[in-house]
Amino acid sequence: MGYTISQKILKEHLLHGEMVAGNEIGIKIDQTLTQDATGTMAYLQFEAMNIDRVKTELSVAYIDHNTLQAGFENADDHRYIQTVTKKHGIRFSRPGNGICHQVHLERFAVPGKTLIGSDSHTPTAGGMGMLGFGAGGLDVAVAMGGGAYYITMPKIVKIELLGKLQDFVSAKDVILKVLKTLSVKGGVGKIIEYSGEGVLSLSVPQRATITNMGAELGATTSIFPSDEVTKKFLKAQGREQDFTPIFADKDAVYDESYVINLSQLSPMLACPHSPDNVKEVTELQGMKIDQVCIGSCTNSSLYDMLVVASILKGKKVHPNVSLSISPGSKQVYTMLANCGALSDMIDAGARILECACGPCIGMGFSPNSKGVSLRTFNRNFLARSGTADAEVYLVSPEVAAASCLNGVLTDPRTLGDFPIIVMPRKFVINDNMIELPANIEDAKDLEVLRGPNIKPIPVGKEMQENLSCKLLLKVGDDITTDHIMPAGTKVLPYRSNVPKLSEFCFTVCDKDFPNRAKELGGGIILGGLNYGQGSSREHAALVPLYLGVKCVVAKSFARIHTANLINFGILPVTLENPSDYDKINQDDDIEILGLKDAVNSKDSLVLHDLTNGEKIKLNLNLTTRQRKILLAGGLLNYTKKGEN
Ligand code: MIC
Ligand code: SF4
Repeated sequence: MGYTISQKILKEHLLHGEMVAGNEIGIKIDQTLTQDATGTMAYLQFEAMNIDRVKTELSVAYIDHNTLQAGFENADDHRYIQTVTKKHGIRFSRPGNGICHQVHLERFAVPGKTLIGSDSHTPTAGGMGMLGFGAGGLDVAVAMGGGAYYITMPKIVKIELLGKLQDFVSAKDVILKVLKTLSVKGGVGKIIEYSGEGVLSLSVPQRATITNMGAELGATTSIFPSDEVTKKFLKAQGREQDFTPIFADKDAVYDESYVINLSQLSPMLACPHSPDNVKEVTELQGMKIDQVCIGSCTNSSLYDMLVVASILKGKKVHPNVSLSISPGSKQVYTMLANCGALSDMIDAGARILECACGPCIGMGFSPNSKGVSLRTFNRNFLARSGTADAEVYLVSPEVAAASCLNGVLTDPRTLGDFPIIVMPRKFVINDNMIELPANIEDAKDLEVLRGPNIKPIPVGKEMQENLSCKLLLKVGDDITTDHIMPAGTKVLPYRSNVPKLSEFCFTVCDKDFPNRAKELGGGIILGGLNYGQGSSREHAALVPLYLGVKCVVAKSFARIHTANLINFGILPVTLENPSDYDKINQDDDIEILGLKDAVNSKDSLVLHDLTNGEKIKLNLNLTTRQRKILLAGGLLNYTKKGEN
């Protein structure tokens, strides 16, 4: 039996376990990346491990999220990351160099290698035939120290692409079509592999748009083959030596397969407040809009920007619309400036932002009250834009550009001929914003600079025998990490200050949650399906830990968040019977006896609701390693015991 692309890469990197779907496997990690909003924690945790030098082939720290410096906090964190990385052998991509996934794709991603990043969109590198996983900062710290990265061996899904995209239909529409078909839960426990003749017509950045938003499917990762198109891209980046071809074997076996005919796709959009709430643009055409934002790690490549510039050239942004453009990297920015496309954008009235995440993570550019915002981003979760009652729609760069000219949602196919975009044979290569680490000798004397905003990380305690507490909060299906631990300008500066961050925990759902949790000294949370989808931010586990949350009961969990809960010693358990969800209410008194015993060796537990007398069966779906981590009170304690 042949292998799929990801099975081939996993096989080469396998350190522990058997590659059978559902089994836990540990793999060797070749490269890591961090961004600043999760990076401070990752490096604090790396320091706590007392390892002098990273053991990976390449580790890069990017500054791209917290770039709005409205106080000392973000600048201090940047300085901390810059000095700690210099000391420990990690490259530092300075603020202004671009969004981690875009820069990594351009300068570092290598087909056939493994990458983990403290950001859920790390699978962007799958556009290059690299196996990239989003992970919590602590998992990244462990990988930097040479430890294995553990995942549940996923099922493999094949999506065969036929035909070729029509003019004004783009890679974004492909992934929106996949989201419409599979939903935000459809990729959980799966790797999505793309194949078929249609793949050849997609460039590496277009493929990366598709693998990037595999995160929105909940997929473990997504990947394309590494072929002639990959080789051409690497050559244009002056990195031809990094090329290796990788294809699935002809007799590879997949757990599921789908076919998408690219020629039959039309422009689409994801409606509020979920990336899988997908409709055709024609269905909502004419909807009045207030804002358009172009950029993010999904759609900020040179090609995307050139398409936008050509559509805007010689025109004016509608007076009722505010347009922001954030190119993905310094390379993209420079090339737009060199070829004159940047002046076409400025001339049309675009507000050009720095190359960073910006509005995507609510770092400025929040829409007006009840504002309708079209964004080329990957997430439209409630309140993520910074305006609680805004309506955010996810669209392609083509739809965004056409609509900002008309002031209403516009099908770009009505614009006439598709602009002719000539891609350069060589990109402008200048890595002067990537600082190299100090050599081993010099590193010893380097001082790591820490600002007053860096506060100690809460560490979990050993698992308790029994639990007697309140149900602190009951929430519904598809709760995102943006609900649990919101981002945005007011909150993000405190990513290295958990006590301060705790004041914002779950406030999107319930303003009183932080106070209630503190007053009651903690408790448990009840969630619905796909609890914790979205970001890799471990703060969505760390902060509840700080507030005393011991256990989360849900109908089902998202992958990265489950790993983060376990890493910080919070027990994730599922309801054996999902309809029992209705039997437990917020504020009920809860008792769970034999907690430690169950984590040690059992697969189920009973939750006793003392308020109404209900006894509810809970399942523990844990590997032996995860049980040991939970018993130790989290991965840091477990690793300190010398285990991995
Ligand atoms: C996001 O898009 O939500 C983020 C911000 O990039 C996060 C990471 C974070 O919360 O810092 C992610 O996707 O992992
Ligand atoms: Fe940055 Fe947005 Fe991409 Fe997250 S999704 S890495 S915030 S651009």
